[in-house]
Order: sequence, then structure tokens, then C-alpha cells
Amino acid sequence: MPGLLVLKIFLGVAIVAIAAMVAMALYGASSPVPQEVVFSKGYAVRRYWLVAVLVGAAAVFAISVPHFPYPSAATTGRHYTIIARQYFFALPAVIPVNTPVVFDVTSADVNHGFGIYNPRGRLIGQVQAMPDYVNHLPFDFHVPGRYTVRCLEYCGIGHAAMQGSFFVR
Ligand SMILES: [Cu+2]
Repeated sequence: MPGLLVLKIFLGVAIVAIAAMVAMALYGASSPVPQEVVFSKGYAVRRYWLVAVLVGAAAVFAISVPHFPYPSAATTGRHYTIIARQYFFALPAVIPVNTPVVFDVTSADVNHGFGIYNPRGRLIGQVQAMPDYVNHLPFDFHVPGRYTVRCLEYCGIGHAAMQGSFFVR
């Protein structure tokens, strides 16, 4: 019963939110706090807040950027040109297994999506196919089989049927 669970969560959050608003209204109604008190308490924290946020953001940036999931050498490998158009893909018939390849993906008309699905039907990679622009998608297939390509961006009336396939062997 997911609907009942959602209702319970909604009611729980709503009760907490209403209780918080009532508490704030009661607190505000008691006695006005002088502006100097608000300044000395709140602004003391605010003075260091920007520095803390900047230091934290810089630390997260420095830690996470080296682990960015895209390879830096995106153009090493055998190149295959992929042209998407309404409503099909011009694809190579066979891609070699265990070989670094690069899909050079573009479009002949409007924006499309180039989504690769493995033989088990799981999406394993995707990139935009854009007119007058080439996106490079590096790949290394380790499992032979029939891979399906589907358009992942609505591109017109035939979008839902826009797919193709290639073999990895
Ligand atoms: Cu499409």
C-alpha cells in the first residue's frame, strides 16, 4: 500500500510543520526582541558563515574532482561515427569486444539522445546527439551480444520507435 504510506508521511510532515508554525507564532507574540540582541547573536555567526561555506566547498571540490567518472583521454580508441536522424540511427554493424572505442555522435536534424542498452536491457551509457556538433563517448565492451540503441530525447512524433542495434563480438 504505497498510497497509504505516502498519506502517513504527508500527515506526519504536515503535523510537524503546523506545530513549528504555531510555536513560532507563540514565541513571536511573547515579547519583541531588541534589534541589538538579534545582531549580536545572529551576525556573529554570519560573519564566519561565508568563510566556512567556502572552505567546505573547496574541500569537497578538491576531494571529488579527481574521481570524476569520465576518462580524461576521451579520444583514444577506434572511432565510430554515429549519426542520429528522425527516426533512426546510422550505426556500425559490429563493434569489437575488449577494444577501446570512441563513438563520435552527431545528429543530421534535431537533438536526439544516444542511449546504449546491454543485451540484458540495462542502460550502460548515453550522450546527446546534437546537430552541427560531435560528442565523443568512449567505451570498452567486455560482453559480446546484441546491444540496443534508443533515442533518449523527445525528437518528434516517431521518437518512441527510434531505435537500432549493433553486435559486439
Ligand atoms: Cu527521440
